[in-house]
Amino acid sequence: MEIKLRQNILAANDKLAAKLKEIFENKGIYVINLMASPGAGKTSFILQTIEALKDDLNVAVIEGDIASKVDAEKVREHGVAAIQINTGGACHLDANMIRGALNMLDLDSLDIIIIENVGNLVCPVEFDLGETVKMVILSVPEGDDKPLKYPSIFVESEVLVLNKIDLLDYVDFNLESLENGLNGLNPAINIFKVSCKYASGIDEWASWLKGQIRKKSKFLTD
Ligand SMILES: Nc1nc2c(ncn2[C@@H]2O[C@H](COP(=O)(O)OP(=O)(O)OP(=O)(O)O)[C@@H](O)[C@H]2O)c(=O)[nH]1
Ligand SMILES: [Mg+2]
Repeated sequence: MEIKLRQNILAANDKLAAKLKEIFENKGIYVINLMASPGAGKTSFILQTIEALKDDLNVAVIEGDIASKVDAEKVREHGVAAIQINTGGACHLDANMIRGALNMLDLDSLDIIIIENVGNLVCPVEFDLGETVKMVILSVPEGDDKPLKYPSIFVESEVLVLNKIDLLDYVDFNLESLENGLNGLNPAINIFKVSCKYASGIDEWASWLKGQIRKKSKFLTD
């Protein structure tokens, strides 16, 4: 009975996510579903991405948290529209929450929406949000074994951002072990090594992203 209910919930979510995808495609908006553990650096990465894109592209952010509006406030300080969703306990965002947030954004003016999902490596991956791309951030202090322990999120993501590389000398994190773990799960995953603290690796990421957006969107010219 419980399993059936869960299947129904996921099927209803998928249906709505497909509608959202159609809206994003019709409007030419590139949508990132950004997932990671609490504290991996999602908001820091979004802020760095905004700085790298904002001269060329209109960006908006949807912030998902169990409680508080602190992340949305940080984003707004960078001059970008941010809608805060509080899930009130739910460990992930779902398509219905995103639909509600879209009513508060001027979709005709946007090129990209970055969605910061609720911090954890398990639940968010099950719920499609109509996104163009799923991404996961892993930060160095979390350890190189995370793909082995939480495989789904690493299988479903097209991009892995390895954040806090400035801490590599201070913790036991083995890059080769990480790459070996990923090879068995998702060898095609695009890996960007960054430090949001020192803004390193962000140029490479931003230029890859702009290339992807250029392919999908009519708005970006060189
Ligand atoms: N040393 C170092 N610290 C970082 C880096 N990126 C983020 N931090 C710090 O890590 C902490 C968490 O960063 P956030 O960006 O808030 O992480 P988050 O994933 O958005 O966290 P939640 O929204 O709470 O899940 C903050 O104290 C950041 O300053 C980095 O590249 N290097
Ligand atoms: Mg955050």
